[in-house]
Amino acid sequence: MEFTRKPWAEPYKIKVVEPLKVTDREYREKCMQEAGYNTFLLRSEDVYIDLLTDSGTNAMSDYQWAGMMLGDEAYAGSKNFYYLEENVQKYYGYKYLVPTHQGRGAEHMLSQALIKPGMYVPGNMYFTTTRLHQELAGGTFVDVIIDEAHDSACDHPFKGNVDLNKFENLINKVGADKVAYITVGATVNMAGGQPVSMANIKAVSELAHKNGIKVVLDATRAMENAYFIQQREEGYQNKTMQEILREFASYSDAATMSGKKDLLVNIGGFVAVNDWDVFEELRNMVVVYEGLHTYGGLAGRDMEAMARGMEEAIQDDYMASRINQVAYLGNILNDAGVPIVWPVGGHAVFLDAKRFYDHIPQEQYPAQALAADLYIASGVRGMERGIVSAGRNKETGEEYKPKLELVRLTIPRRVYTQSHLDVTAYNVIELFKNRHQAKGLKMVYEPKYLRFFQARFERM
Ligand code: PM9
Repeated sequence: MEFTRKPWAEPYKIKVVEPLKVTDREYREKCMQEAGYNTFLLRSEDVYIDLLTDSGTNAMSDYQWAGMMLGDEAYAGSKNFYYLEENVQKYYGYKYLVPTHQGRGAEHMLSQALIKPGMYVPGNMYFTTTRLHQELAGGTFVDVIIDEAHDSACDHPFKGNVDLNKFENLINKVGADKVAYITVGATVNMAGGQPVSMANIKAVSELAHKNGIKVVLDATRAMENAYFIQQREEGYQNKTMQEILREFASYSDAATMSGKKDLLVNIGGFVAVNDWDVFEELRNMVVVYEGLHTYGGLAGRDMEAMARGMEEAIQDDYMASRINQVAYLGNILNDAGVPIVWPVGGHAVFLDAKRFYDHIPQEQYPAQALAADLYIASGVRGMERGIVSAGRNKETGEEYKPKLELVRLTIPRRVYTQSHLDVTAYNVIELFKNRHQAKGLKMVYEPKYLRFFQARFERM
């Protein structure tokens, strides 16, 4: 056998396994119909390979599980909190920490603390929960990502970058005092897991700070972003992930974090800041919405697992295997001519439903249909990331029509083997061969907030 790419292997071995249920097509057809053609409404026991999300679906290590036994479940002053605080300071460099039950808890509080009604919040592409919390605080999100990010085929190494001209134009148009802060999301989720370069975040920071504007990092996948900088950016090849992450975060004033991704846990998050006044406000709010400031909605054991996950995720060999596993699936699909977002991102392979189902108009939800069809054909569960996820304009009520109409095949960390990815690739390729038979969907139930989670559909 000839290797076309240098092989890699996971720097760990399997100690505990969880059986998977294999079902037939007829059964899955019934499940999907009952779920209203929404993969979020399936029962997980009916899913064979679950690529819905990398959020909270990670496999913890023996070191993390051992840490769970050391949970200090005191109401106040848990020792696990202080350990987590120490690690956030060490790996990210922020001064103050407020734990939260997950990322949106952090987004909620930071948005309420920094946004006044009528303000604008620029960011490198929207994220569903982030934008909603900004809007609920009275703000308006403005997309300032580079144009290349909206083009699934454009081969740019840092498609997550902020377009400095777009950011500066917004400041000139509305005035710096109307800009609450700028959010820089690392390995931009909705763009296909695309990284931000060090040079870009540095330049964003300079422009923002010159105008008295704070920079908030969505650090949810910042470690994965650090790996791309190490691989792709001049001058970082010989730096460790730890060094790169510290420098990256140093260009921001605060961070919101969903620990359920990078940090290899099943639940947890935090908001971290450098500014004492903002910290004080967050510490006031956390006791109302999440819990005391030394647990923020988490058990002591969860904070311990997150602190330990941070130490494991920052290791270069772990991250190389993580990113290469995602690339493995992406490369097979790309080689077979399946349209995917290119380059392959950090946490998922994104199928381009506009090109995959080019006969289904966006109003008939091609990505939603593709995710449903993939499940019915194979038991593999992905997630729609297109017009359904984008929702409606809060002023006009009209549907946003994003350029990217995608199905995300998200790889949970340390969970699946290369064989699971081979099975996934095989089924996606088969579906692609039969793509012309596919039909669109119509929405028959639409919830008020974050509609993609609970919306229901019927076949056209
Ligand atoms: N991301 C994801 O599957 C989980 C729910 S949304 C479908 O990708 C970023 C960049 C995220 C994110 C969640 C959150 C919110 C903030 N920023 O889910 O509340 O990808 O912990 O984090 C999801 P929580």
